Amino acid sequence: MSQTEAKEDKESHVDAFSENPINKNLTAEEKINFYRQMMEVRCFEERAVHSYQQGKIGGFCHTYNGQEAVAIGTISMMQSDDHIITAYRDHAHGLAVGMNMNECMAELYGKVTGCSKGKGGSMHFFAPDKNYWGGHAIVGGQIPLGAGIAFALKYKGTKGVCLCYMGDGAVNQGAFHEALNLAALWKLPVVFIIENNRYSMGTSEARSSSVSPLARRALAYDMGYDTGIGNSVYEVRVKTEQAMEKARSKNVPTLLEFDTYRYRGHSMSDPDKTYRTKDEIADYKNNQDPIMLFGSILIDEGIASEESLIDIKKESRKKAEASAKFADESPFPEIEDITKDVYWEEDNPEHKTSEGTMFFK
Ligand SMILES: Cc1ncc(C[n+]2csc(CCOP(=O)(O)OP(=O)(O)O)c2C)c(N)n1
Ligand SMILES: [Mg+2]
Repeated sequence: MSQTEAKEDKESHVDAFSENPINKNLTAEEKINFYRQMMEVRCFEERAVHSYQQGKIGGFCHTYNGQEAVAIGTISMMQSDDHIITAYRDHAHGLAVGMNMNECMAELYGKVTGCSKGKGGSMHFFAPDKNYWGGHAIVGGQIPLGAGIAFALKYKGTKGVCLCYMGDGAVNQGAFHEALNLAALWKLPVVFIIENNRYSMGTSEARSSSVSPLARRALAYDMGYDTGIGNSVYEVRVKTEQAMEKARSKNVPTLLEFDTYRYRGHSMSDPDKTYRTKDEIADYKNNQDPIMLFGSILIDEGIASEESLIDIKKESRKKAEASAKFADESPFPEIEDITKDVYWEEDNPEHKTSEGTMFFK
């Protein structure tokens, strides 16, 4: 499908959202920047896959291809006091908050120049200076943490909101229900965002969840919810803004669900052959790809051309390639570093306030 055909396909619901002031007031530069960010995420992930296949990256590695509009759209609504936390499919969120590709790729390579000094890997990107609190491997583990961040924001009297992301599989974890209950009860400024890519590993949503849309589960906690199409940057931004505004002005939490899709297997070790068809993947890629659709909108709005978008792709690939070179040439951490940065109190004994047993002693 060409950019033009893709545009016609989406016109019906895109228009309402592009006319919303949240999007209408954007400058051409800002819009092009969303496109660039999505393309950079795509190219970063593709380079990571290549590096993995070369044996440069080990362990778990979950890519975000197909889901780009969710991270880029939601994070574009963040202000300086807002914070974010997510699960292990965390590369895009890191790049979207402004982490650079080098520190991200180096983290995948396990190098000391990585954002977590090479000791976190793919699932543990962190950037506290950008209010990005990871990167969590336990399914649903980040949801109570997100509620906790929101509690802290309210307690400290800031106007900040926490964006707390999860997959469609995470909504069946007990932690999800406990966190939503307290967020509603204590009126916490948090927006829970379900990135519904239809599968949790090899299990489809239909085989694992009793309620559809998943966001309706918010009703059990007297919490508001909304759903949106996750491959439309404009729609994602509008829905996110509405939820963040409620959190900011009234401390009202919301459960948001965006329909999206992942192109690659769950992780690098998923052969991706048994639980979905090639046609299903091809259909999404060819007809609903978020980058392709946004590109066609930019062309339609007269602020980009097919050629300028191709240039952005080339530049993004180059940047991803350079990050792989940087990661490759960076050193591994020293063996004695393994006990550092594990517990903050270990590295800062002068501030230690509690007595407990440290694993590495
Ligand atoms: C508590 C727990 N149970 C099981 C796993 C293994 N596991 C890792 S990812 C995953 C699927 C989660 O799917 P979803 O929440 O939809 O997120 P997605 O991978 O699609 O982004 C499972 C079962 C885990 N990491 N933690
Ligand atoms: Mg999923």
